[in-house]
Amino acid sequence: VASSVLGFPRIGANREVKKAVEAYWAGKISADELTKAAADVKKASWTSLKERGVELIPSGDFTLYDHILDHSAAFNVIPKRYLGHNLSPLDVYFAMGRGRQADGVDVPASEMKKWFDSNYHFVVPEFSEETVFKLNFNKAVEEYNEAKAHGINTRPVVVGPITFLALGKAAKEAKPGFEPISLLHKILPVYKQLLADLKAAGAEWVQVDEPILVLDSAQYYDKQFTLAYSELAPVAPKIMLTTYYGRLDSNLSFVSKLPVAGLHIDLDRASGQLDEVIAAVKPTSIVLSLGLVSGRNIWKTDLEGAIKQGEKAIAALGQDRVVAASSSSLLHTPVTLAAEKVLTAEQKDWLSFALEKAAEISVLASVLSGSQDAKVLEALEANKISIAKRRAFERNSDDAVRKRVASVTPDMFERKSPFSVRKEVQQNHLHLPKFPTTTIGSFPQTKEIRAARAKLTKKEITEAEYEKFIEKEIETVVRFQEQCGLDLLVHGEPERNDMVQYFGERLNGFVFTQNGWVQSYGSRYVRPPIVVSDVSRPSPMTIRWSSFAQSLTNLPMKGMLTGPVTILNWSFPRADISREMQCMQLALALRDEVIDLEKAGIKAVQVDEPALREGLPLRKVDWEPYLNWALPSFKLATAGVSDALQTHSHFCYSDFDDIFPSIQALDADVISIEASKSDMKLLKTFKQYGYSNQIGPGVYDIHSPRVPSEQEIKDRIAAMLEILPDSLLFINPDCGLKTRGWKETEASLANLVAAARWARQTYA
Ligand code: THG
Ligand code: ZN
Repeated sequence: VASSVLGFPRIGANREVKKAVEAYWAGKISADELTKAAADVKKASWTSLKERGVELIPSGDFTLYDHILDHSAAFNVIPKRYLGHNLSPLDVYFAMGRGRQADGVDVPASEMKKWFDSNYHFVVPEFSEETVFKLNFNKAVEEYNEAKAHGINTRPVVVGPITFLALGKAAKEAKPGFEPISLLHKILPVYKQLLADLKAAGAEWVQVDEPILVLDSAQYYDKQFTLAYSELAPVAPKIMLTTYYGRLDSNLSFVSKLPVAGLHIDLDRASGQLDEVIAAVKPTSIVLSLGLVSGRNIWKTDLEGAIKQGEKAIAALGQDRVVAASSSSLLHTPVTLAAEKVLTAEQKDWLSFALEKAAEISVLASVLSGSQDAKVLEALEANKISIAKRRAFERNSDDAVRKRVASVTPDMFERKSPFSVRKEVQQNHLHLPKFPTTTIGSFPQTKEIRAARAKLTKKEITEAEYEKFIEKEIETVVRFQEQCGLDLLVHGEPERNDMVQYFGERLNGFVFTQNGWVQSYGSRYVRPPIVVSDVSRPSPMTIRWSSFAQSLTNLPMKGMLTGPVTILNWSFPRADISREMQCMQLALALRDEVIDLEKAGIKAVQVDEPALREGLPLRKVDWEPYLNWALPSFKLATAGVSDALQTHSHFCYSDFDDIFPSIQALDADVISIEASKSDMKLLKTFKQYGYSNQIGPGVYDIHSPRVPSEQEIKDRIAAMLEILPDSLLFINPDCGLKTRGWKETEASLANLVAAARWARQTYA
């Protein structure tokens, strides 16, 4: 039984890649120095996997920005707008990832999308009839050779052709109805070349990733899969076809007939598929790679349980046809626990990050191979003890929290009166003008704000000094909004680091790492909090700053919270109780906060759920059970207040078609959405479903420093009013302003207010 890791975090143990990439962008290091920094990180990853006894070590999974973007660049899938500017290939690559505005070049970034149901984003490839595939470089071969030069034999990783095409979109210039998958016959010769070169370089195996196989949509690609793999297999090294993040389901019927040497399945997300997969591959010679160690969570693997599954596969297929592996790439987990100083020894004993998982996989493979090695047996015994300790800890639940969840009654999910009644009450309470203007919550997170937070962490300033500083920042934001003429104000959130981390730090039941970074996109990383026990709110979390902000002004101040579903989705959840239970606990904690905000005199509270949609299960049949707890937990958090409190929510995406009824069911008084990019199509959806609560479709895109003109915003408002009733419209940007500078923020919001004033006169 061989051991295998499907992919490793690409960021470096101490965020070396972020630092090098950002230094390169700032002109502080050369391309050669960047390549050197990357080479050091790759070498460290390979070496540490080898040290831990992993046999099938991945290469070619490294990236400076995004692995799908690498694949696009390698296959010459480069939109025209990035070419002809006299940029080096490396700069074209970064321009595709993040846009480029310098020296007369002004190109926006390519679209990013969430990678399956994770918090990782990939850069969406753009295809058209004119796409000319060719190998600009062979990353798989290059990194295979790079590892070999360090004496490490690897299994190169390549994104599969069907997944690559299926995740892409039609470029603007493509004809209507064009589908990227129609290019399969054109891309296969390039794949053949890539794989043949890999074989010539000496690779015995190649890992070809086809995660698309866990989606419903893959059933339409059965013929394409068969065609592609029967063309590729004869020229390639042995193909390990990998699927992850979910189950194969009916796709198994064609997948098990593909001419591949190996198949990898995810037994972390979909342990239930083991029996049917074993049965399907048994008559073939396919090697089965078992994804037994989670690539998605950070909990120590229960090796005994994993061994049972491994033994089942061995009983049917024999040792030589079984591999012990991570369920997916480990890119969703931090690099190592080793450096964590704040987590207690007890807590660290519960957890495994990427390197600790690698060691687990190697022990698992040894045990399954029948090893009697003392070290292996010792590790197995130690694992048994750790798992037992965690189980014992889990049995100590917080009875008060459990009782409270159990005693939740149906009335707690509903506001006292329907929206039509609430709207009147709120109008008399808030006195907002027609077409009220507001913002999504955050204002620019300046260097000074980050520096003050860093100083507090290093204890270079006192808590009191920090609070004074934050008060000053809030005052600046409030005065600006008053002068600008906004109607519903926010405090600007200078006190917050990350919108999830901030709340996790103020709740019982979470622990934090110092260095547990996970890539979110490009050079942007997050440090997800870890839910370890029952969640409750020891004391108010935001009242101090919201009431301070309200005390500065007579205009209404909006309280700002992150919703329960988003806090859970962007944390590492517990594995011992359901996500539903954890979400209900979070909802009750937030419910208390919303009630306290109302008591403190706050008249509007926004509870953001940007992760509601990405949390949707990958298979449509699983949607309903998810929505059946996700939607109620939002309602539980927001329905504890009087009719007079105006609830808001914000969603950072525009793909509403498939989730629309759910958004409606939240019954928020006002929602704000990202509409500025997606024409007015979205609003038609709202009209079609008869959305009747208030809505603020973003009137400009905050993801770029560009200042929208007053006329542009007027035009957008006019277009919106052709579809939406004027009594329901709020006017706001399409997302928070924390990544923007003050200069463009001031100019943009001035234009926004002017346009709203124009609308009040025009549509009086
Ligand atoms: N928080 C969390 N997840 C998210 C977002 C978030 N996922 C989706 C989206 N927002 C991702 N966007 C970002 C934007 C900026 C950063 C990270 C994710 C970012 N990170 C800092 C960095 O890498 O330098 C580190 C932040 C910190 O110091 O804590 O800027 O908002 N959880
Ligand atoms: Zn947003």
